[in-house]
Amino acid sequence: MIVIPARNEAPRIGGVVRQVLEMHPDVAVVVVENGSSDGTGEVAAAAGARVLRSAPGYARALRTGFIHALRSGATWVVQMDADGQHPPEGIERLKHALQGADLVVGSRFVAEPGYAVPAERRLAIAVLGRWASVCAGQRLLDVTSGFRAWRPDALAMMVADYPEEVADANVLVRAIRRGLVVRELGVEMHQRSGGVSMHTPVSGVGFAMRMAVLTGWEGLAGRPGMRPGAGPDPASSG
Ligand SMILES: Nc1nc2c(ncn2[C@@H]2O[C@H](COP(=O)(O)OP(=O)(O)O)[C@@H](O)[C@H]2O)c(=O)[nH]1
Ligand SMILES: [Mg+2]
Repeated sequence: MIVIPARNEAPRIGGVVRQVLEMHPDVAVVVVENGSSDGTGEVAAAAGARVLRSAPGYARALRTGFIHALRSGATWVVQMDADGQHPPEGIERLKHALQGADLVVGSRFVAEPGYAVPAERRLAIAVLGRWASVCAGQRLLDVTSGFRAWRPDALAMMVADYPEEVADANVLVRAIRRGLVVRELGVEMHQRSGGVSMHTPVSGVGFAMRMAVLTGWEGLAGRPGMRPGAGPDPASSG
């Protein structure tokens, strides 16, 4: 199943959903929307997505989508942006990599990003990545990537207390601390195809500081050694 959080993405979401469905006609695409003023939900539904409404915020939207995926019995789950940043071609590769991992992160920095990541954002991700690597005890590069694939058993270990406010590097550290195998896979990404990011340069500073604290907390609070059992084969349809 593919889970796409979306807020005010009406000009972009239709194309993203259609592209994904063209490549994966048998896979359910779920768009989780809240608070849009531009008809994002209606556009997504017209393009063939199932639309869910969530409480405000990216992290809560993801959690709503994940709970739905687990209840529906999905055998794999990919989360991606609604803004055209994440190429649908990457879905198959992320899913395939789940055969050797519980959580696969599409990474801009394992391979070339495919677009010029703004300097301030690249710096923030690099610093946060270093810090998250220390907290997790594993080298992590693209800790804010929202293009991720999950095995359902791994998701089940995370979703009950999935963070409500922000969910990026902290989720990766928590997953590793819970004994999940987290891998990064180089994926060429794009700039968002229009609209505005939820992070402005100013709000981004506050976000990065908050994320650093939450990530450190996960490093301190984590309890290693909670491995999930073998789950369904991610090679089958989701
Ligand atoms: N449902 C929902 N989706 C959101 C919210 N904030 C951001 N999103 C979506 O989450 C995805 C990631 O946000 P984006 O602005 O692209 O973040 P960036 O990629 O880090 O710049 C996009 O598809 C957004 O439309 C929110 O409050 N609610
Ligand atoms: Mg984005």
